[in-house]
Amino acid sequence: MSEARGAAFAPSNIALTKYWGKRDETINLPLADSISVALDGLGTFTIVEPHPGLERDVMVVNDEPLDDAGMTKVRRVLELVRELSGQRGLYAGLRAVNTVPTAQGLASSASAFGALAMAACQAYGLAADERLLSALARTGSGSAARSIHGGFVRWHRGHHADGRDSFATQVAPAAHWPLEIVVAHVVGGRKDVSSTEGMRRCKATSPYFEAWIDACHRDVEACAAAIAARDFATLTEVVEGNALAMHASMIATRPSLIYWRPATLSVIDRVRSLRERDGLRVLLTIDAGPSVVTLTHPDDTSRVQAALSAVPGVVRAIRTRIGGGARLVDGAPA
Ligand code: 2P0
Repeated sequence: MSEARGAAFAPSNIALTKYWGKRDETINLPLADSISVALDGLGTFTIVEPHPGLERDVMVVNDEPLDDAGMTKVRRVLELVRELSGQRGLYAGLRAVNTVPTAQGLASSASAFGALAMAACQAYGLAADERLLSALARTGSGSAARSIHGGFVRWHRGHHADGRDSFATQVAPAAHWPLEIVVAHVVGGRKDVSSTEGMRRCKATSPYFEAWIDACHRDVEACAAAIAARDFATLTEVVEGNALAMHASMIATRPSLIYWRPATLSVIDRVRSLRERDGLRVLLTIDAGPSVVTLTHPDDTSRVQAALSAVPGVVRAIRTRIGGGARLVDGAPA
């Protein structure tokens, strides 16, 4: 039968306005739109090889077998691709390599499911446009909807129950506003609560959750306008306000979700003084973890990187640019 094979790379993305709250947990439909940037060179390579001899899907990530929770999400995406391509029961062997180790303070699930969706469509011969690719990636992990595109990306929450209108589109290419990124990696102190579980608890118990979602609706529009106008001051206000409102809502969850470490606050303080005292163009955001991600003007990136590397508790500050979207690749993952 099929000797087909698919291989793709998808970038990690960092949200400028966040996805934190679902209207449907099974296919990851969000309560609000979100906007992100793609990270250049940081992401996941994935190969999908359907094989008639296999009795189930098997996957290796960074040379380790994928755990059951991960495999359940991978299967969800593969089952949809098989159904749409009329190849039910043709299982696959998969191999993925992350170019951004999770230990660097960046999540890898977005790039992983972006690459999986694209590689699987190629392997099963499914002609998928970017909307379908984005929706397929979303069913694995919500934020993966945004990892199909490069540059500045908006994930539309959609309104339909089946998720057909919940996919991401590009707002502007990277060249529109070539900002850079510095990730200040702070190590977590205790076992993390997963994003899926954290969102569930926050929605169920945080007294600020509704206000948080209302803020997202406003922030997404303001963020899109700031990107269109290349207005760094407004982008700073919106992006930092959005991330801190998400963390306020997380902290008010019962029991409390505190993802920060003391060094997280030290980095926030340092970014503020770099901006307000030294006049650097730098803004920050924080995901469901202790690391801090900054967006910088290219002329200021080196000084931001040096300053954040020196903050006690920061293990490493890595630098990249806003990059391109997911793409098919030849050959094996690096
Ligand atoms: C984001 N995060 O917009 C937000 C900010 C974390 C904080 O998207 O349950 O791993 O797989 O849909 O996509 C993390 O959420 O969660 C996330 P699931 P996902 O980037």
